[in-house]
Amino acid sequence: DTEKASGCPFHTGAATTADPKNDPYAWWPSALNVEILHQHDTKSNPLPGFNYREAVRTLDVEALKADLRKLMTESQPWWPADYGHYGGLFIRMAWHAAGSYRAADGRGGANTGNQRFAPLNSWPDNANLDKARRLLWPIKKKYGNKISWADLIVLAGNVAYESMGLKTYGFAFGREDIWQPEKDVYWGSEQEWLAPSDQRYVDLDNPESLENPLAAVQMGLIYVNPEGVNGQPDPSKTAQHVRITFARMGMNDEETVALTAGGHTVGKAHGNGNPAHLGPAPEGAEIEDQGLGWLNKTTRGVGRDTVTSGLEGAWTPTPTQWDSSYFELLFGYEWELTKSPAGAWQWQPIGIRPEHMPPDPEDPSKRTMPMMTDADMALKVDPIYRPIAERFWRDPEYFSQVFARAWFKLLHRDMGPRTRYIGPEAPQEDLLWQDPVPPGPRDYDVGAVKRAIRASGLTVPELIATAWDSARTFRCSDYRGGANGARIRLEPQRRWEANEPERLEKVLAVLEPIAHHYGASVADVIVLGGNVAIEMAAERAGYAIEVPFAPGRGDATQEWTDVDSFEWLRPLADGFRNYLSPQYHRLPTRQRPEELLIDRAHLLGLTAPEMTVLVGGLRVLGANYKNAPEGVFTDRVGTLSTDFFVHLTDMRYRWAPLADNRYALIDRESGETRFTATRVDLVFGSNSILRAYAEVYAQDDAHEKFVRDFVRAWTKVMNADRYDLR
Ligand code: HEB
Repeated sequence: DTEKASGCPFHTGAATTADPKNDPYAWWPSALNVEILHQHDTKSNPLPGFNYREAVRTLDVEALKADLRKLMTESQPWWPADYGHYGGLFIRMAWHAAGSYRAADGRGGANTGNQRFAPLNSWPDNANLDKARRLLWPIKKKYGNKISWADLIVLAGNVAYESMGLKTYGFAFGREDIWQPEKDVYWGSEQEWLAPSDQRYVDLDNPESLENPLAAVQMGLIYVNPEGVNGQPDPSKTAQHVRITFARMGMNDEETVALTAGGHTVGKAHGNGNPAHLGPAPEGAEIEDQGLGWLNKTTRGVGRDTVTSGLEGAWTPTPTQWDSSYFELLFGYEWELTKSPAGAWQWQPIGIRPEHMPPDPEDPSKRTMPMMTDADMALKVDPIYRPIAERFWRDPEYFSQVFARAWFKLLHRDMGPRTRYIGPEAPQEDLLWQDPVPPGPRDYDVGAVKRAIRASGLTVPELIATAWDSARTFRCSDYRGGANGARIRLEPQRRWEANEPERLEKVLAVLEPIAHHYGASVADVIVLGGNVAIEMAAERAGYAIEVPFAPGRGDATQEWTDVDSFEWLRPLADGFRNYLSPQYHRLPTRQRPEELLIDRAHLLGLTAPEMTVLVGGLRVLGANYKNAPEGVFTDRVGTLSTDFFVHLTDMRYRWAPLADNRYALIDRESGETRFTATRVDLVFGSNSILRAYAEVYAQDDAHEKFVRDFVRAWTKVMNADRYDLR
């Protein structure tokens, strides 16, 4: 019986689907996700060695923009343009790409082209944006590697506004594409699309209690539910949620009103049909659907018969023009609740006059009913939003200006400082939210500064901790933070508990005069201090090394530091210094300290081996917060030795919990406690992946490799924000 012998059903033996059961960790879902440190690997990149930021400088921007303008009004039969203009669709695509950004951790946003991949490409709120990206394909094809998807997606929205009459504030290129889904972003814990909001709030009536870092009210939405909180219309309630979700993106009330009103000045909502006729989202669709989702194979389903959000209608009679008609309608009518043909709650005007009726999207001779979402009505009823909206209505020029700046901020918020902007339309003006840092001097005597630091009497732990704290705020998610600018000496950072304000003041009081004396920036001297400390510690271990250093950091000013927005960068934990804030213990739900270490390592752009060597090195250098003893598995603090790894892996000890996040390494023979540790220390022995790296550094052949690797990883962190070096 050969059929039985061959086995049935047929399986090759490879785990070839994304079924979670195929993940080795499916059996242990609370195991640490070290994987997030190894995303976007060279193996998944089809353009190894390619430098997009160089390539885009050679792009013919004018030609590309001309092609985009042409594309806007060339309606394609497979997805006809509403009113013969794709502008509304492209603007929504750009806004949804940028709008997934959260200020808390800088993740999300438009700077990676992540909308091409799961889960974002299949989020319910991103319905039919697959069509928008596909419409752009001929242009992407034509310009090839000179334009990334990430740049093209937002540029399309920007050009759309220009083609509708808005004078935009500018545009910068430079967003590099990823080639795989992002694995690091926590979008919420719900298992179901659009699950009710309740799970992500401590109290849904208190919008501020939305779980951090989330900035959307439901799984699969960019911001709020257009029909109201949990789908129940109530504009004043919705206003509270609009406010918190936009604040989580770093937008104030005026920017929020401008963006929402300006967004809905153009385009329309789609709900003229039965949503039950829509097929699955792209990731779940059939192979013959070729990456498109939400296809309607039952009825017509395109043009005026499209269903996207389920709401139906345009906001204004002129949906392809930048004008003030949104406010004219919002304030010019009383609005009553109704339902769209697809069954969604929306608002319709009472006593509409013919001149205020939007045209049919396919036949300009026909007229339709305008509509407002619950979130639009929020601008009219909220006591803070309303006067802002009224001012915009009275002063269209002011509205255009505020909108243009807010739109620019939305699209560029996660690109970091202005020095990273590329292209002829990049604005030259400094803006506070860009965290500007002036260039610093390069031609001072680095050797003399190092000698002065050595002679200053500052200790290795003091120098290391200050340099680390200055650099550790860096986030590769939105290019904020880092050692450049020396903002550690400004508010709010100089008072952050994690920075040990007293120790910091003492160290700065020594380093600042050295900087001034030798004509270096304080930012440079802080980093040099760390480098000098490492060189001293390596000497004690028997290695004469020079830590690489590139001068040129500048010193930011208090005036150009947005104190409120820097609060997002305040460390709740820093496993590299064994720091956990008291605030952590008050959180209702919380990640374990070792998870917070992985999160910070990811934002610093570190691999797991780099994270490992840094933690082991920082412990023996005595860099712990307030000199805490945990994890300092050495008797010679200040010597750059492999002692941390040697003792961690030594079977001479047994390990016992002492208290919350405190453990003992106990000599099996004498029963004496030799060292104490936190979870962040012990995870390098308990997690099988991290243990494999720890073993490399514990080996007898590791000493020199350890010193080299430590210096390389350290330098990577110190230079993480040196965009001028790349
Ligand atoms: Fe919007 C559309 C909602 C904001 C722009 N929006 C739309 C819709 C909805 C909504 C529902 C419809 C879709 C369809 O297709 O169906 N939004 C909303 C909300 C919010 C918003 C809830 C928050 C408040 N938007 C916004 C912003 C912007 C916008 C911010 C920009 C700026 N949207 C827009 C546009 C549109 C829309 C453009 C149209 C699209 C078309 O046309 O396709």
